[in-house]
Amino acid sequence: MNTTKKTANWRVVLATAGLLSSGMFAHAENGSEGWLRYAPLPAAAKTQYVALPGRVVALDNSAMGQSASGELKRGLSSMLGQEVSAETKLGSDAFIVGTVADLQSALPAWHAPAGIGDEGFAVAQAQSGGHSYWVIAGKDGHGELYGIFHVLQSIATEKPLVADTEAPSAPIRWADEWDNFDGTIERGWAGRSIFFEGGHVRADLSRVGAYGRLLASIGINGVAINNVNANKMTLDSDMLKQIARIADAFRPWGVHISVAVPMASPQDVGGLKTFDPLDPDVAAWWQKKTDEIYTLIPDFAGYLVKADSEGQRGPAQYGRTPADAANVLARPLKAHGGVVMYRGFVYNNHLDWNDMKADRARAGYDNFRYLDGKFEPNVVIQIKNGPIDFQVREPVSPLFTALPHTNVAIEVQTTQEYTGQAHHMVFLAPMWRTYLDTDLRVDSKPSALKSIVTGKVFQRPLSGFVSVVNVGLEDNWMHHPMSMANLYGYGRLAWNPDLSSEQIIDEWTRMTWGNNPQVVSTIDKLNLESWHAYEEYTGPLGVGGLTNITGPHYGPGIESAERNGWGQWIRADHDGIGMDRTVATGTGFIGQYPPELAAKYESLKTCPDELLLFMHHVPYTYVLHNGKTVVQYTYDTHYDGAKIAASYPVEWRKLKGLIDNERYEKTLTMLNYQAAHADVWRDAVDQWFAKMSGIPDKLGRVGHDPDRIEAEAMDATGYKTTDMAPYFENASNGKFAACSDAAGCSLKTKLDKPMGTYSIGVQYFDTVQGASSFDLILDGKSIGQWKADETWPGRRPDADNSTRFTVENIHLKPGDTLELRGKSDKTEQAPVDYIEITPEGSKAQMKMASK
Ligand code: GCV
Repeated sequence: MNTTKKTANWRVVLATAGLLSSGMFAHAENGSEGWLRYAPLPAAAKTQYVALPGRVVALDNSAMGQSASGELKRGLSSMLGQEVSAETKLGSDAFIVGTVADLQSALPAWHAPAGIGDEGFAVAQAQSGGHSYWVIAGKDGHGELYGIFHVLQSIATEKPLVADTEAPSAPIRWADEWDNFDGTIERGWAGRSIFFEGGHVRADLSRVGAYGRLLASIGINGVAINNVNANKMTLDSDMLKQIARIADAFRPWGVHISVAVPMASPQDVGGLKTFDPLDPDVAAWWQKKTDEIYTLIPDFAGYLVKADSEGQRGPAQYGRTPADAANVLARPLKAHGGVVMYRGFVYNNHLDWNDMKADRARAGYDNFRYLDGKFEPNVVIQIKNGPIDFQVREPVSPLFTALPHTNVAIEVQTTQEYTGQAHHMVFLAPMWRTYLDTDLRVDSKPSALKSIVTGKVFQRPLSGFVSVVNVGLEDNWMHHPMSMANLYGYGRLAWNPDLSSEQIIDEWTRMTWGNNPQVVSTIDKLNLESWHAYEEYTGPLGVGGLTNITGPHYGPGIESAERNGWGQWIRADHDGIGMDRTVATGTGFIGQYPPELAAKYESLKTCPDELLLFMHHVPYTYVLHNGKTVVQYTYDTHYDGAKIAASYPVEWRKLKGLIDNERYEKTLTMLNYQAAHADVWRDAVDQWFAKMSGIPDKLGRVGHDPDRIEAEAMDATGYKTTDMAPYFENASNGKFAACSDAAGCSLKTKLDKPMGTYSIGVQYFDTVQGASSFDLILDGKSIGQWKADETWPGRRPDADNSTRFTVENIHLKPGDTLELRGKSDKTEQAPVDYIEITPEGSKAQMKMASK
């Protein structure tokens, strides 16, 4: 019998299995080093580096220069397993780290390649006085850092070290953190803030420095440290003094801080009667406050603003425009070199659902287009990638095409608010690539989004990339070990938006998990298919994420999108589904795109299937370009996506012993949950479509699960059946069993399975609290015991904490008795949804769609 504990507590497993049992891993790994582990290379891999010098000469004494040379020394000695000395003078073979100017005076024989871009670097070999040098020359301190990280990345990924000259694609490459002063993080899943606690900046900011190091290694040069839903007192003088300590911690890594500011600060902090941006007293207040900030933080990056949106006060209160607001902040910043990042995320969240012309997607363009050219030169409009809000699939926001005389930056979301919240592995680089590669055809000329946000299409001097990241105090920063691939991917794309997803994940996997070919190919593959799989088992065809919009934005909440003012409508009824955004009959949103793209989206003949329901309202029987009806495609993709998710733990288990146990177990736990949760998603969405459309699944799967025994259909002792509404979303058949007897409860059933080998999965609920325990018993003999001691989201049983324990290779014969015993803990009542018994080897085939 082979037992697979689907939701094993990884800490317990470590203690019992023995962390170092394989003898391959020198120390426990908790993910805190991210991709900068500098794992010692195996002897064979080291041979290509034997000629590298064992000395590092640092020519630059600045904080960034010192970080760069220190990091190079640390990485080289750790990976190559040799002592590396730090020097200040040339004279024998060495790596030399400095600015281009430093290098040219210390090593006149070396000539820098022409035209190294801002913040760029050159890595090159040079000979002088009979010595061999590897030169790492930065255009400035940033470039030095990026140069040494480039060298270390080559070695960590076992690539040959070759001469190279690179520079980032755009000047703005920021991370936004939605941290609150009380220590919580809006839409953060990895514990408490690394910056704040209890209304203050943390005493210990060591994690800030460590985060700065990770960010510098992928070229990120700015961090907005607090929630855009900003605390009223953000600009209070005492708080600013504390915030200056955060800037100090980031500074050695070339990361400049910004703060999100409430537009009402002149009133709330300054005590003025107004915050009208055109009031001279208000302008004077911003001038004084800005000067105060620069005395504390001389390299302050600037302000981030969310205004007139989701309850944040803004210039609309005085009949003023976003340009009036942005400019009053920009003027005092200009002299100091600071910028204003003004968010284009301005919309009315009290839209009228009954108004068929109302459309949240229109808001960005409608609110900003008429202001093009009216912003100060140090204002950047920060625009979310899509016109709604980081859904699993959206078109590119048309606002990017409408501001040729204004600086713009793209805002993406590394924290996976609508894409699995660091409980599902969803590698987002392929999604971001889809946006960046979209050719928006401005003036009927090639104008890929990546060329707009790097300033090329409209010749803008300031432009770039922002991502909402939301790291937390948890050791591995982002909760799911795989979620760090998204941070890495974001930075790499901001550096070079032409990098392929394949290259990015391959770099990340090698640095994070090692260069073992099986490890690399498995982790690369799982990640590369994960966005598509997630889209398939949640919401394909551009329908929207179908997550719980009025709740946590996580598990299925299909109708939550409808009949409210948030405007994430899917406009479904018994005849059809989708938002009609056409110019001809709908909201007119499509008309916001340049003509070529508008024509493509407007016509059903040319609108791509993956955006169909974003752009059009169609009957469920509408036939897609791929030949399937909307409803059948929806059924099929949900089975396909869930099947891919089911393969994750299977593939992962093949890596046991090839990576450290600690991260292996943690990841396995998460992938097991994802596989189970993908089934919950599949069943919820497919049953909802079946109910709404009245059209059955051609393959007869939806609503028919012959392998499933519902908990409520078993003989119960102590267990009570409880209803869960709606019937299709949270529990199979809308019912589950909860144990109300402190002594423990039991569910029993007599099986009538033909003799054979089966896998038995128990679908149960593991809420954030309590650790109920379970014992699965076949003919009086225990075949699996486990505790529901994970902290999946939610305090009460529902779709979000539905997970599975599976035992495999169980021999069954007709007449066997299966019993599940459950024992409650605290308020968690050992809740059970169903037991699924599948012939070994047949499960995958049964769930296969008709591809
Ligand atoms: C910080 C979405 C999120 C909010 C977020 C907002 C924004 O609506 O759900 O949590 O607020 O976007 O980007 O400002």
